[in-house]
Amino acid sequence: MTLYHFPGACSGVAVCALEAAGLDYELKLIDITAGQQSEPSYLALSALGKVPLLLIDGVPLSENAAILTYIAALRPEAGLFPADSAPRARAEAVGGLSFCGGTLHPIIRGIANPQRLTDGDIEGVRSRSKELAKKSFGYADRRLAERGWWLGERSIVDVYLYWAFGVARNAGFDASPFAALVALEDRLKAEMPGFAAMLDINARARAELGH
Ligand SMILES: N[C@@H](CCC(=O)N[C@@H](CS)C(=O)NCC(=O)O)C(=O)O
Repeated sequence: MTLYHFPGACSGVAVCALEAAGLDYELKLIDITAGQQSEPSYLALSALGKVPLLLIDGVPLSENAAILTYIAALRPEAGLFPADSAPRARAEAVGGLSFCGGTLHPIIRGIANPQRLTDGDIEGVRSRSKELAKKSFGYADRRLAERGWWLGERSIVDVYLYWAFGVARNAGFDASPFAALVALEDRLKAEMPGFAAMLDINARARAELGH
């Protein structure tokens, strides 16, 4: 398997999953700040020029939620998804990934890269996105405070939440009202397999790309 990744992008969650699962994989870096995602050779694999992309036996799988679900299914013992494989528990896990990819990701894009969403009022998009983020991160924060983890037990959904919250915070979103989300990084460092490895891989990838 080959994972296409950019350090700091949502593909880091897939790196964590692969590391936690102990799977053999090759990591290929796509420098999205240098436009490598739009090169024809990459567009041949990823029609929309996005990371993550997982090449499985030469066949591409895109969309983080799909990639994470695939890795979780390959190694159930890694605990990326809940141990309970009942349809309801599985649906809650997919719902968490969908919340991160489908609800949070577009909102944080509006905070971190508002210029991609408007020809006009960039700061207006950013501040509106911050308002939307308060509602969605508020919900996530309350859920973590009540249940401990998004699903009540540790899962890859918590790593995806950590990533989304970190991007928003680094782009100027006020993190202070969201104590459970702020606490997530240290908890994941202590308890989530693959998480420390992912941080290390990102640091090395940044150095390799000169960022
Ligand atoms: N819906 C996709 C979104 C992937 C995505 O937007 N990835 C960003 C990095 S976090 C990317 O590749 N951006 C490059 C670009 O849009 O040019 C998924 O969940 O995998």
